[in-house]
Amino acid sequence: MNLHYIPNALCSLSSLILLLFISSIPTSIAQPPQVLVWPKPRNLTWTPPYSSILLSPTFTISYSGSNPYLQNAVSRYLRLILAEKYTPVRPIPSNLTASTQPLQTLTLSVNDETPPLQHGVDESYSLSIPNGTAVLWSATVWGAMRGLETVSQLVWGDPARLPVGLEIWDSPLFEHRGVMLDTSRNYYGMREILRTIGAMSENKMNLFHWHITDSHSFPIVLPSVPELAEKGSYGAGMQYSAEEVRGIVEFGMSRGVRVVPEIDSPGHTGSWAAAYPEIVACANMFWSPPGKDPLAAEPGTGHLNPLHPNTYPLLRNVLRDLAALFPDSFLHAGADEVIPGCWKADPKIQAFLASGGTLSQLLETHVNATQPYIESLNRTAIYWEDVLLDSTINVKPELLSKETTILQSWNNGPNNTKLITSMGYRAIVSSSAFYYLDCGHGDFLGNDSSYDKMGDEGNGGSWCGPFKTWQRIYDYDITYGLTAEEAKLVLGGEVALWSEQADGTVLDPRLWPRTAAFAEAMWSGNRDETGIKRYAEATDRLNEWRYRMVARGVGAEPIQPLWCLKNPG
Ligand code: CP6
Repeated sequence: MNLHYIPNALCSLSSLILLLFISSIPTSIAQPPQVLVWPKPRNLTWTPPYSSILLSPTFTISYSGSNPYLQNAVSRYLRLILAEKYTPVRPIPSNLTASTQPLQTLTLSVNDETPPLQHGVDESYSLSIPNGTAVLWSATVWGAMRGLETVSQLVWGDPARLPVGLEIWDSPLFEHRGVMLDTSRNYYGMREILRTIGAMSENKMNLFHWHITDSHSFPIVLPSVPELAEKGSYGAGMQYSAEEVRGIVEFGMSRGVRVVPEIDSPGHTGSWAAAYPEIVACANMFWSPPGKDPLAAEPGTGHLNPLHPNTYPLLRNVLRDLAALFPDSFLHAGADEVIPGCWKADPKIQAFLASGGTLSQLLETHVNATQPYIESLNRTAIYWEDVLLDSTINVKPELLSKETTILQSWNNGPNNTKLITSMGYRAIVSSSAFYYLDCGHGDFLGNDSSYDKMGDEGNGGSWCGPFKTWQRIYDYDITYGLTAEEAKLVLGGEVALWSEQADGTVLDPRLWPRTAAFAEAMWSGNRDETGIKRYAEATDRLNEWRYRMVARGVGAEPIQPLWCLKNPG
């Protein structure tokens, strides 16, 4: 046996199978070259002879409308297309220019300029590149942005060229395609956040869920309660000013990415105690040992005290400021991991429990004091699933209106997405067994003696393991086991980067290209036209996309040796 073939099979086992298949077809039937667009468009046809057209040095994108975000995107994509000159590692085996006339113009035709960027906005587009012309149609400016991204990925080489005879119709399978980033455990600078939003847009993702605060730090400066950041952040250089926040929101708009803020409460609020110790239960209580009840690696989790008179006036100020800074109609209100030991540490709460009150009643007090207020701010509240599904502390479903509440699943229990949707709530899926990206240092499962000795605050690790590969993320079907009716309530998903073990130094390789794998599963699924999982095809295309992302300044980690693309089959 020739050992040289073994590593080749390891690059992509199924490309070997593909090769055997292709070699059995008469050679007169030309195979279309792989079209290197990520995420894969829903519908793409490329008519033989699979040729290309050069872009004129004076190539332009013609957009006659007046939407400032699309104008911004058009000039950005024009610059990228003319400057990028990206050459795929595996050369595209197409003929040279079919036309002596280079392509002069890509014409945009946008049906409606007015729809705001919000949940469910039409992101579909069609692209047609017959010989000599190119037209991009879309219902909205946001669909046009998705189409421009596709065009930028279709262009390759130096001199730059486009495939000719191409027709694309494209539209996302799921409306909610997000990344959650935790900026409390470790701080991220503006450039890192903007780079992430830019890369999301290049993967046709549309929602940045910003988990801004937690027990470790409170990095956002809120105009009516600036003390929270003044005292609760990691320092003066580790705060997001109102101006910076508006900059992030605007950057998102110009990329078709909504920014949804989360200020987690009543749990995960230890950092609030630096400024307002009176409203935070157990802020200085370390969980191990004794009475170990650890969740993340925490300095004592801290829970807002529903029985203190100052709690809700302050929290409503926080929510009002948040709504003023973030225009999106979704607002994430947290409510994950409320734990008995924390509230029970407070004397007032002890008295309440002694007189027959329950911990779930305290959580209901919290929800009653905030959910209607969030509604009055014209916001749809998103909560972590715990608020309803936690086995010890939860609220009655009657308290959470199905119209104005969305639940985000993350535990993998007895199919929590099914529980949520069967009750009639809309769901966002971020199952930790598939979509938690924070695991960077091996498996850390927590409930062993070495963990007790280290203390959760000392180790700094969340229970991240095992590491989720891009294949595992790509493979996951978020509506698995749901009825058609339940599946309709699944808005989409989010991958999550909790930051106990991450900051700007590792941000890009933790997120990319695994988040790209997620993005394709959300946009066009993980199966080919015949319903078969498209691993082999996706592997090569993702590998190329990863190189292109790196060329665009995103430090996506490699998925294979470079050798694999250079030695196809
Ligand atoms: N912080 C907050 C966390 C986590 C959650 N909420 C978390 C829990 C389990 C794992 C990873 C992260 N660190 N606020 C859960 C939503 Cl494995």
